[in-house]
Amino acid sequence: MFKARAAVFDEDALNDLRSCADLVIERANATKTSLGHHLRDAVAREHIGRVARRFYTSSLPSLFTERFGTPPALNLSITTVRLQKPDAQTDRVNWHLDFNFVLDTAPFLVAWTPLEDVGTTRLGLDVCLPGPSATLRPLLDAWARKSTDGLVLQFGDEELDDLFGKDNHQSRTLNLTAGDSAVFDQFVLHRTQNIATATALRRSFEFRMVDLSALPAWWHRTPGLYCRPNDGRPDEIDFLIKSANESIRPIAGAEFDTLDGVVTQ
Ligand SMILES: O=C(O)CCC(=O)C(=O)O
Repeated sequence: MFKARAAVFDEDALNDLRSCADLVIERANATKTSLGHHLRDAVAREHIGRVARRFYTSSLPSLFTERFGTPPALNLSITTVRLQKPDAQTDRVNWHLDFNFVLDTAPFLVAWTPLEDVGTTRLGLDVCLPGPSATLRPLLDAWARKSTDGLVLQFGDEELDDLFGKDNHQSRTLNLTAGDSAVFDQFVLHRTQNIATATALRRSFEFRMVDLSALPAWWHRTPGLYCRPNDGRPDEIDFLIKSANESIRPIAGAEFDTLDGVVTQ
């Protein structure tokens, strides 16, 4: 599944997203970080709560609900923020599926959301559409051959030619402006746009939506941090933890101080 949505976040919402992105990127001292990694810090948690409220009052959750019949939680351990520098080749992500994070067919959608206009002076996102006679099977077999949890695989253009056949796939750059979202499941091939004309930084969010009652199998064996609106007070956000092999539950006040080590990035 793939959908593009224009103007998901207005300027007020974008300002909240940008402040949070700047804060966590600075705290992480890295060009990529997850929201979960910063949940321990009270100031960062305020920002993350604000971003989650913006997410839950946007049109994004309904795309998940329409598709899977249940509202999404956000997996904060893999809801990420990126600062994409124009010239940092090593920060560019080559062709991959978000199957990297999921490793099965569990309900999952990512909403890739740039905080700046992308495509010419800022690196955006490319998607690859396999032709009618191409199948993802050879790609999925590459994961099956290595059966490590959370294994991250990326592919170059030549590998896609080999896997699908040279004229049997097409890549397109998404035409997105700040606050638009590209929403897709774990079976859509995508990569950082590969152009030489970029001259400016781009920030972006990857909101990763899941069904808490149908998590990918291997996530039960690993710790994770999640959030969703409070049942009785939907404008409040509940932060949740799932320790390895335990049920998911709300994080109690002082427990926030002990979250180091739950997520690593
Ligand atoms: O933002 C980008 O350039 C690519 C990020 C991406 O595709 C991912 O993390 O799955």
